[in-house]
Amino acid sequence: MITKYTHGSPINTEAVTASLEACSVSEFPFEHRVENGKFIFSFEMKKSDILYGLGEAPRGINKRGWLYESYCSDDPFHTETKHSLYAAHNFILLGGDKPFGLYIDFPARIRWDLGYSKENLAEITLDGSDFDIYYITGNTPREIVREFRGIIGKSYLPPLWAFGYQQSRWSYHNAEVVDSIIKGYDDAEIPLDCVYLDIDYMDSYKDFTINGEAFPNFAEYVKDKKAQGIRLIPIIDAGVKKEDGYRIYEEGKEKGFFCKKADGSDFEAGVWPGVCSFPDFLDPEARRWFGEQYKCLIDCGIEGFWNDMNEPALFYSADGISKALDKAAALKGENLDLGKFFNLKDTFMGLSNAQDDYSSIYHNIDGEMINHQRVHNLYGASMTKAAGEYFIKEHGEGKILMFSRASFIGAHRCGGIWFGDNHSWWSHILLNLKMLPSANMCGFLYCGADLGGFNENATRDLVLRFLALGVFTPLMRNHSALGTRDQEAFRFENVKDFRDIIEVRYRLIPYLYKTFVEAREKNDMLFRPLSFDYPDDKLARECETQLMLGEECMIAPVYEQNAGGRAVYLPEDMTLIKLSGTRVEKQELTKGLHYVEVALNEVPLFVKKGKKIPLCSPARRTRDLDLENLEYI
Ligand code: MIG
Repeated sequence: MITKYTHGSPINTEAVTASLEACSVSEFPFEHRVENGKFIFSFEMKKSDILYGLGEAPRGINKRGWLYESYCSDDPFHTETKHSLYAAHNFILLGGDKPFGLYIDFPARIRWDLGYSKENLAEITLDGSDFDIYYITGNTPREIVREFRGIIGKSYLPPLWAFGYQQSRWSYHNAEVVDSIIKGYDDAEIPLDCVYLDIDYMDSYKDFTINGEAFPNFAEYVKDKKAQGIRLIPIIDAGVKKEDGYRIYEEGKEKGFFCKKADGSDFEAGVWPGVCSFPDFLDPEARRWFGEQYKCLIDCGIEGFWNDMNEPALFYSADGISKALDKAAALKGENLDLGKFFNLKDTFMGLSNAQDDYSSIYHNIDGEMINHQRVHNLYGASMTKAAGEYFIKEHGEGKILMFSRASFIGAHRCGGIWFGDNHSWWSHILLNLKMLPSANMCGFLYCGADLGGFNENATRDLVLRFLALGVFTPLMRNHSALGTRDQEAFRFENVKDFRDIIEVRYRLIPYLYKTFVEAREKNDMLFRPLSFDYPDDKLARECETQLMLGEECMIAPVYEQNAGGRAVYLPEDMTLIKLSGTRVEKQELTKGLHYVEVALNEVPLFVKKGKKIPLCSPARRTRDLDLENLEYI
């Protein structure tokens, strides 16, 4: 059952599609108060209760014992001491004797003290008091998730080819480089479906332009790649370069489609292209206008995009720079003491994504100027909707690949997400795994992390183990940062191991796509914590390194360097299947703890009794998969 509580006059976030009769907050079942304009509420937890949720966020599947924040943040250091990542997914679920879910439909900052100050108390503080809260009860956590998903609308459906293996790197800056990547894969006989174009394909980082020297006859080129079975996926950034004669900028400015400052002038900040204006995706007309711009690339044959920098990321503002420079100038010639030195240093270090800058932005919502801080978490989501709504309207569902960095519930109807700038760290394999069920709860089914890690240098074994988890994530994309060690699968010694892993993905596509589509239809999760399925089993309840996938199986990736396998807990008897290329090895295992050996070229999968998994033959492109002739394991 779902009960909606409304307080004040909430901004319409469009997260919830169902319309429910609202109750007054005086009937809200939890202790609550408004203090300094902030709504604060709390509830007690039993020691044994598990608190799930928050989608893309740091730490574990069980979110207890830490402080989280809903505030979309451009932060490339995903350490466990962080409070937020790029998304704001305001759904939590308490699993225990009386399970319930809470969705806080509120687009400004929320602070979630989930047993940080007091072990058994959750205290949640909204940066405001105009909100809707949905209180959801049901018999099981899974049922509660389905109920919640039922009111937020169906998840985004990607095309089948988006389940193919995808290669990205911030540096594929011209056609020769892209060709060499495709050739690298083809020569190594490793399957591949997509190659990504990062910001360098554009002319001076201007959205919806192509650097004609780097990609002469772009449309021809895209067509040629498509004929080879490869799709190119360009990036689109939120900031629009301020430049006279640049059509998008001039049109946006003339129509008043950019975010404003308090004085009514356009808000400007520096990002990749230099000084930029920021489309006001929260204004329906501006949103529609921006969505239509994708057409120029679609007309070139492009069928997929990734939206970046939409928290929005701001490197600096003219105001910020000038204040910092004034401060530095005033200190010139002075003998700095430590306090002054660190203050100066912090001033410059704090130029990016500065709270002062966010506070100076205004949006046009129904003709009213609304300060950005009140709606911060909607910005990236609204960019996804700009694109996704246009694609669905023009091309129907399941045609165009779209995923975003920043997100809010509601955008799950228009696109997927990737988990942003992770590191080539072993611990990030697990962080990736833990975010999957949490993101699924919030409607984001098409998701994945940068496999192999984005920042820093990857090693061969890390990429293989990361890929072996990525075999199961709907978005299976290897992506890395400029300046890091090359980590495409064909770069390493003994490429056969990579082929073995990636071929397993292609063999599983019929199963994964069917499971995905079913989860979408039933408002269900693709990945579940073990505790959802085995609530009375202590080891399953505490398991944070394995996941249930669909109705049939369990996954348990290896996540430590130099490990020849791992300990796996089986909550019931299962068949261990080791997949490697076309090889399938089976072993019956009984309920309990096991040490399972997993070679670097193997993908372990645990299948429940009485269940079967279809496999097709591997192919080098998804279009070449024979989806009719399946073998079952
Ligand atoms: O400031 O476009 O998360 O995937 O490669 C960095 C360059 C901007 C951040 C994205 C990353 C992408 C990178 N971008």
